[in-house]
Amino acid sequence: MTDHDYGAVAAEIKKIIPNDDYDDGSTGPVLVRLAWHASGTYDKETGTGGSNGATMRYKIESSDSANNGLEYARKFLEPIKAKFPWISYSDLWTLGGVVAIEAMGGPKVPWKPGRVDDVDDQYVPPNGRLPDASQGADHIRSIFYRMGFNDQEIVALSGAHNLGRCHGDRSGFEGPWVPNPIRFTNTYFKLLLHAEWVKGKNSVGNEQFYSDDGELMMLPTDMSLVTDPKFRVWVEKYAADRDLFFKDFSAAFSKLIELGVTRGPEGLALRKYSTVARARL
Ligand code: ZEM
Repeated sequence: MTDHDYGAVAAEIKKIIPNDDYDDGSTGPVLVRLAWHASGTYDKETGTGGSNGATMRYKIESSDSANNGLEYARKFLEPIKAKFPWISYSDLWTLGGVVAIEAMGGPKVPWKPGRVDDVDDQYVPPNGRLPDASQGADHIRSIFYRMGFNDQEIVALSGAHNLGRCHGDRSGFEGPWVPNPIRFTNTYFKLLLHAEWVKGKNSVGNEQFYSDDGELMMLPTDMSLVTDPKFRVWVEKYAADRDLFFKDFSAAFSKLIELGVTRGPEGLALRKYSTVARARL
């Protein structure tokens, strides 16, 4: 497997990112979200979930409402899978996120191949492991601590909301966080701290926060990063220091896409749930 040319796959992914026909050019952001949701199901207690296995190919996981809209990202990567059939979906989806981040001006994120796709749906993690945007700091902590992240990493990862937007028909929230959502910067943190945010109800009836011109938004979970004092310390650091944000984001995203991926001597990931873990699924 080490003979495979992953650089060639990355080059093909890079080509599909500028795409004026999709969502104001937001192919990159939805690819980043796919990599995150494929990985963010991880549970460190049982070792279940995570990117290895590409379990979102199965109905139980793809139909989790948190994953609404990610069918676009999976579809964008299909021609690349057809061109390089030797790459696993789990490697392709995580590589897609990493390539998109860099192509949109973000940091280089260390990525390793070797994930192996499951052949049936017996290891699909249960729905409900991804965060719920209508909640606050306690909820985010319980979700991300379950994956093994700390407060600093939670804030760094949340900086991905510099990218893309919310779609009412997918998540029940509406709008972009920043004026240029296809450029990876630390603007999200600056806006969180320095813009006026007013709570309102969106057209679907959910509460979110609006900038004074109504063009930009924050989710309730985003706002908890400034109201919670421990999170806020990191928001302030990342708003003031783009390079620190890039460095910490890169490390945290790289950790995210490695969750649950244990490679054997051949470099291939092992599928290895204990009986206890299996019983808990
Ligand atoms: Zn998001 N995210 N996210 N996120 N996310 C959305 C969109 C995007 C939360 C969340 O509920 C939502 C992380 C963390 C958290 C991206 C990346 C990452 C949307 C809008 C919601 C509701 C979906 C829609 O309507 O299409 C919550 C509660 C989070 C926890 C605190 C992390 C971590 C991410 C990556 C590292 C990205 C790139 C998008 C934009 C997707 C797009 O299609 O434009």
